[in-house]
Amino acid sequence: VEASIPEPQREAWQRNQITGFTDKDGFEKEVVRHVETTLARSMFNCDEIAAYSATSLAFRDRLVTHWNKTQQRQTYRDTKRVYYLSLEFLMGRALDNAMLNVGLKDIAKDGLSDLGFRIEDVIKQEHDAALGNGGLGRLAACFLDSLATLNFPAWGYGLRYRYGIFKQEIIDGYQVEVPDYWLDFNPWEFPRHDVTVDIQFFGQVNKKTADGKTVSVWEGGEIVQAVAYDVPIPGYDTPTTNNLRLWSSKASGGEFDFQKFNSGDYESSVADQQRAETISAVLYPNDNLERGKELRLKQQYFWVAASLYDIVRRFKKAKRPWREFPDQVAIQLNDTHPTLAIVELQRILVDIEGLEWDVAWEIVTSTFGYTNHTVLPEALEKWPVGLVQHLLPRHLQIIYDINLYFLQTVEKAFPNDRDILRRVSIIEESQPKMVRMAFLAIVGSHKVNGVAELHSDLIQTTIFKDFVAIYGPDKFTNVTNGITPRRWLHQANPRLSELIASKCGGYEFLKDLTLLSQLKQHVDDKQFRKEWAEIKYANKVRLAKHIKDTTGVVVNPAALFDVQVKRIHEYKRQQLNIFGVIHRYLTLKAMTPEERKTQMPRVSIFGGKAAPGYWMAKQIIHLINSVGAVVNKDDDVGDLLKVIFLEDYNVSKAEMICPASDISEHISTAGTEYVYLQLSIPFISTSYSFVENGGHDGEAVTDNSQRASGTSNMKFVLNGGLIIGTLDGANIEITREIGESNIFLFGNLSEDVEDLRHSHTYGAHTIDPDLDKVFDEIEKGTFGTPHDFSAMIAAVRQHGDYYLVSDDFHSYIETHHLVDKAYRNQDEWIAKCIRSVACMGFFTSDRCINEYAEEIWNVEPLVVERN
Ligand code: Z16
Repeated sequence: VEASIPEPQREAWQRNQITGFTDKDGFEKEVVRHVETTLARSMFNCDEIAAYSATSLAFRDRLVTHWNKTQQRQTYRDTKRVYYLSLEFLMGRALDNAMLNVGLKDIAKDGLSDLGFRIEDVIKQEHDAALGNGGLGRLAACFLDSLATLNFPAWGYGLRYRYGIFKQEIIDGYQVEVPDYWLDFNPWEFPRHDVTVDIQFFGQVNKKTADGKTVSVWEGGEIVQAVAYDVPIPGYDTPTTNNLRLWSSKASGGEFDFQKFNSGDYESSVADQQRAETISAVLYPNDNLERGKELRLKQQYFWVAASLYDIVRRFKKAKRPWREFPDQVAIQLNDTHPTLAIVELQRILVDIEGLEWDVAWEIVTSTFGYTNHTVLPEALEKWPVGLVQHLLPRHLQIIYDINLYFLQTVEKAFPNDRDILRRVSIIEESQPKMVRMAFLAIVGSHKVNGVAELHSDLIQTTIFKDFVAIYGPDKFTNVTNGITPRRWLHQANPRLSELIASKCGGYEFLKDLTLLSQLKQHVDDKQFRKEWAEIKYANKVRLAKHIKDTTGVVVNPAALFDVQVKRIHEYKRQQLNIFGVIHRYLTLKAMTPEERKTQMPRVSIFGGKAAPGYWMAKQIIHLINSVGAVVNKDDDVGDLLKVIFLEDYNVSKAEMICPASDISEHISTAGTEYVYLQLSIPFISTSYSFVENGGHDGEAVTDNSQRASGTSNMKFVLNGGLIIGTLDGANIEITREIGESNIFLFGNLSEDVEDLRHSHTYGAHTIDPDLDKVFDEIEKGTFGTPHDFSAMIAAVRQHGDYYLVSDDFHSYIETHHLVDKAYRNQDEWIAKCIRSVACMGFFTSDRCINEYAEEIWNVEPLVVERN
């Protein structure tokens, strides 16, 4: 059915075009209209939630007009689009971001004030959209912001989980998980009940012959319906408003159900309904861990199949020949989670569109790019062959065919190497056999990238080494992660953003972050430093208030704020931090009151969620809280030490915490190879002694720790905080950019990691004497029942100290002394902060997106005339 309005009637539409408010009066009118009509309330019962809702709806209306135009423009120009497939989008709040990106926050502030509200209070009413675990999900969100800001025609595709990451409550010092009912009221999503895709599961494959051609037909099984929900993604200072499409599952409502219903089997048809809705019900709460659950695989296929159907439908509208598909479509796979998209596209092209295998495969591989985010073995996805066969029988056949053709080419290139076939096979010959998703992703993509220089070097020389030999080095590349300065500076730290703007020729730096380098000229400006310090102090006062309100503990904003916020993981070593805090406490207790007066006051702030099934991570949370309970009420130490665990760390809390830190901790066990350190960062060797030839090329990787990038380090430095860290992930590139004198590096280097672990297992394992004292104190019961923490201690004393807590302890404590000392010289400290911020231009996600666009996607921005 043609839904387009005929020419003669279009004039009426144009005459009535919606323009949206541009000034305070217009804004107020819209808010009042939404309160009174959309919400059916009035000035007599308009609370902050109603004010939030109406304000959001007013901004949403504005976004929608730009959004529609952007989509029309992209359709009309029909240029190549980017599709970013991610199982996680950790968006946080949308209203503040919309106001700033549209450039009307000041108007909204004044308007809300006229109507009786403070804008900060209104913004705070919004529930975070928390459809992600940590770094990977937040990276996807930053990328969407950059794609829109840079005017790229791009769509995000994800799942509309009914429950995002759980809400964390701390009860008696323990983490308790509470479901996240985030969809109660969400003005930012548009249900598209007309955009649906039927997704098939189970069934069997039959061969059919028609016109002398044999095709595979996937039949039977069950159908679940995918319904699209669209979220507008506004760019900063541009009319471009892209689309994030999230799929929700529901029962297909086809004849099958209807029959059941008619035959009186009402209960079972309701049960079918519920089973279908389960697919998009909940985000798996694991960061850097894959547990191989069937429902997870169902989620992956459901989302991937719906997205591809949508992409293919859009391509087919223009009636181009299939070979032009890769000129119109670039699909980026965020980790291996969407790898089935490769198989699904091959299935569509061969089984449904009737293309020859080789022609189809050429199209497929030219379309996809794959980003690897970890080499952690427990995070690398593998699915049992039997499970894939049961759920997706045709896909398993295609996977086997892909593998066969791939191995044939390998055999040709390496005729005398039988072992390589076993090593690179997409099917692992284990019991049970497994599909190695990372290998499938590599074989089905034209580019593979890592997320930090070191990480990309590492994957090419270790886990994917054979593939570099097979395809050559050009297939592999690096795109170091970045963050959006709009949210992580301008929105989170408006005063600092304003001060920077006053020295960098206005707010252009938000679109070209390298302009921050102009700050260097002002480092010696006394007044500038003073204002900088005042802003940091104000941000700390704001955090101190939050701490008081949520924990009851009063902290001194003049103390050194030391922050570690991220998912709780043994490899991220929150245990090293809390043991260090206990050491500090014991040291303070042993001092005379006179000696104590010379000490630098500290507030140790922790935050982060543990995966519900990660017992050790939960123990770490418990120890932090138990230490806080003792230390915070000890008058001997008073302001000199406070230990805080902030409940329910999330994106909106990060926006408050990052601007308030003096030092933050990025202290994962160094997980790098000596060889690469030497090659790519020679400057480090001036301050670190290397053991000659200590690396075991190609072996150490499965034992490494952080290994990827880390992105919160960038957020803290961009907000004028210094960092303490190991030579791991993006810390290395941050060091290169800001200089060794502006970062506190400590700990063993990775070339020693293997040997150290070996010595723990086979030699006499002596524990650092200071750490031993910390353990003794815990075992004395100072922080509650010692038994609660015995596993954490045993991990170091008895079980080989896999994360090298003892090996790095001394260096860690010493480095914290250097931090204390440096902080005493406030003037020099502030100078270090300013110098660091001036060098952070590289870490904008705009740079990432431009690199992806150029090196992987081959797409161009669609520049728009403003109106
Ligand atoms: C995740 O958050 C990351 C990797 C991964 O395989 C799975 C999840 Cl859920 C993180 C990395 O740990 C981190 O280093 C990196 O900065 C981030 O992904 C974004 O690339």
